[in-house]
Amino acid sequence: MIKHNDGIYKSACRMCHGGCGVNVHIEGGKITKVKGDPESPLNQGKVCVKAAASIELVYHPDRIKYPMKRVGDRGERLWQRISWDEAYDILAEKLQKIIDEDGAESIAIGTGTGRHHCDFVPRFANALGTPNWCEPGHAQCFFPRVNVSKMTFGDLPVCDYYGDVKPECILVWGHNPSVSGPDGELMFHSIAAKKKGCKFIVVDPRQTQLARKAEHWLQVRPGTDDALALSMIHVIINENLYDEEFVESWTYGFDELKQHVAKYPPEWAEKITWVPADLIQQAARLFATTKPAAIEWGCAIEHTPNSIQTARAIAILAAITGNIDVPGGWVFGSHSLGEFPALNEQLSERVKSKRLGASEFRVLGQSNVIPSAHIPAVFKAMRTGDPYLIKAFLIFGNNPLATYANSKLVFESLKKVEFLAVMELFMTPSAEMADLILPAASWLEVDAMPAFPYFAENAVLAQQKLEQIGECKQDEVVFIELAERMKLTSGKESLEEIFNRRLVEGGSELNFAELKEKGAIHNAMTYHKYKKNGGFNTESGKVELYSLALEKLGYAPLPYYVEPPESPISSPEISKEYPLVLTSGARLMSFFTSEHRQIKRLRKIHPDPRVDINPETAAVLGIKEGDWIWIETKRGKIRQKAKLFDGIDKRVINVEFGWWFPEKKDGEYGIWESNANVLTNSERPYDPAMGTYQLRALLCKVYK
Ligand SMILES: Nc1nc2c(c(=O)[nH]1)N[C@H]1C(S)=C(S)[C@@H](COP(=O)(O)OP(=O)(O)OC[C@H]3O[C@@H](n4cnc5c(=O)[nH]c(N)nc54)[C@H](O)[C@@H]3O)O[C@H]1N2
Ligand SMILES: Nc1nc2c(c(=O)[nH]1)N[C@H]1C(S)=C(S)[C@@H](COP(=O)(O)OP(=O)(O)OC[C@H]3O[C@@H](n4cnc5c(=O)[nH]c(N)nc54)[C@H](O)[C@@H]3O)O[C@H]1N2
Ligand code: SF4
Ligand SMILES: [Mo]
Repeated sequence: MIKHNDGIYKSACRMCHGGCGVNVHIEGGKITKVKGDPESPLNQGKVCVKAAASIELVYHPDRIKYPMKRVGDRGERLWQRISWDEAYDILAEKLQKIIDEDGAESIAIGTGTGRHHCDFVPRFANALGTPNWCEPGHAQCFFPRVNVSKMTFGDLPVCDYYGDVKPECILVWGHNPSVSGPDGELMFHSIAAKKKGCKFIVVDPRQTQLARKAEHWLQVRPGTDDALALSMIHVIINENLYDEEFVESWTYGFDELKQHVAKYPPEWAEKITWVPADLIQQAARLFATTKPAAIEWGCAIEHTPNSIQTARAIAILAAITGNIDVPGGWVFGSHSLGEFPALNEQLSERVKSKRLGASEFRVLGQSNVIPSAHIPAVFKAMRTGDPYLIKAFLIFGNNPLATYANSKLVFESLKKVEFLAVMELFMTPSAEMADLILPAASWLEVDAMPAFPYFAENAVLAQQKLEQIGECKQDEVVFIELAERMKLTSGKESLEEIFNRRLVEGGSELNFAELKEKGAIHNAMTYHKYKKNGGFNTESGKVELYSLALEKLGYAPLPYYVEPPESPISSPEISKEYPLVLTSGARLMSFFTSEHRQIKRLRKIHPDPRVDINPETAAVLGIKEGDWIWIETKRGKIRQKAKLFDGIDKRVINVEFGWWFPEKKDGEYGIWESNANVLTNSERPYDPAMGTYQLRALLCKVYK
């Protein structure tokens, strides 16, 4: 590639899910600064601590720079540098043999969350002919919300921070936007809203910074959000605080809902959720009577096996209060791009029927906006060959041992698979198990066109390739080149062709090259679109309080509560040995998922994994601030450092997730020491529609 001239280039930071507009400075042929772009509609010049740390990531001495093949035994870490040509030969030969002998479904493809190449992974799987692609966030992150929204409203609503009217009340549920930023929206808008006097209601077992400043903080018992939301619906309907006109004209199934929630008064929910009934009442009243209001929901509601119905109950709160698609409310995005060419049509019905877990989890595997395989079913197929053997696993941007539930079972599965290829920025404990390693480009080394908030596409940004490290490639390019090498019938179109077509179809006058110059497109918000479009894009044309889509798939049309499968109530016998409720994963400002532990300036901010524990609980157990303590569940035990925190209930602890130690180069990078997923559960029960497993609301014990 031709080196960029010195200068300042616009791009979108991708150190997390977000896409803060940035100005990248190049001096002497090197990237020297990553600064917030004041012209960006999403962040208006602000960035977080991770943006500047990108430079350390790009030029990190531990980056994987060349393709490598394994020469010793698996896990022995004997690698030999090879050319891309040889890497493609190995891949093409191996994959073609499997396709010819077993069928393409015996190849599984894995990826991670929210990176530039995310959409291209299922696209490549479709081109290759396998229905089995998966991602640790698909059944337990964002897609339960997206699918629920599609079934309930016909589209995904997001907070309206952009119009002239701003939200007056935001209900923040299982989400900590001021640290984690997106899925739905970038962090800076929610912080600005708070400063401008917007009222906040926060539902969280931990007292986050936002919770401290909120009008109401509902300290829910982990995993019981469904009960809480149902009782809030009860209050709003019972006290006639709902928007009669909207409900009458634009919703389907209100009478059924009313009858259904009659059995969920706040006094019932108090016993389950540990939130006092009068607080539930006050929060429901505030939300229903402050207009316009919106919801910021997060992945914490999707880490238990009732993800779909929990998201449904929360979504209904915004619907019955008439906050859908109104200025300053919960609005549908501008959808500024044409459809992504996902190549779903490449899979025959016969092949689709082989998607692992799809016949049981029909929202995940069939009706999903991006249908995917069920993770535990994929790993089981690797280990046991039931219902057929997964012979190859190709991973593009995931460290499975760190982020899938039940790491030991994941380890057993990876050991069994005949061929493992990993495309990565750095060697990870999972990558060390591979047969073939491909060097991945980081976000400053790729051309990409992300749109935010994801799915709503109010703003479209351009990333530009500004550096070339070793022989690193961006994942999308590898998919295209491999499709060409394997002579696949699809998946060979160039990135620029795809970007330009999506821009034209989205109504933009710019092409990708021009977008790079400009930085971003941002379309004005529009409201009440359902009135012009003759209704909502659902079967009934209305907001479905009673879901015809779920009913048709064989699932409950009205939201309900289920007790977490491992809890003091559902499993008192386990609770005797493991008396504390465990939740995991609350995001940290300085890291993204399991990434960035090797970036010194970020690691300095947060050197060790920490577990939140109430000071009274700690005192009883003889634990002091900063002690390394054991946390143990039925699956295994890990160590994290105690952080005494009175913003967490005496009966609950919170462990950090994603921990491994890149500096521990011998052994397995400490993957078994502090990794939350040694504790979590990938076994039944799962969410009946989505297949979600349990990353939170489990039982544990802690000791010194
Ligand atoms: N800096 C940074 N940003 C990130 C990420 C990162 O790792 N670092 N990860 C990205 C990813 S993959 C995602 S999905 C998003 C996630 O971002 P969020 O959706 O904000 O998710 P978390 O921070 O994991 O959890 C949010 C809050 O839920 C609370 N919580 C825990 N258990 C429960 C429960 O049972 N019920 C309720 N109501 N609350 C609970 C936690 O205490 C926490 O404060 O962030 C993305 N952004
Ligand atoms: N216990 C517990 N477990 C959780 C969660 C939790 O809250 N608690 N959260 C869950 C959620 S919401 C999610 S979304 C998942 C997150 O899971 P993932 O998104 O899969 O995150 P990682 O496993 O950290 O994998 C990312 C890997 O990709 C590499 N990488 C980064 N950029 C690129 C790139 O452009 N190309 C390639 N090829 N590689 C790249 C990084 O070096 C890193 O090793 O974790 C889930 N696991
Ligand atoms: S919030 Fe995310 S996108 Fe924005 S600057 Fe921080 S890491 Fe980059
Ligand atoms: Mo996620």
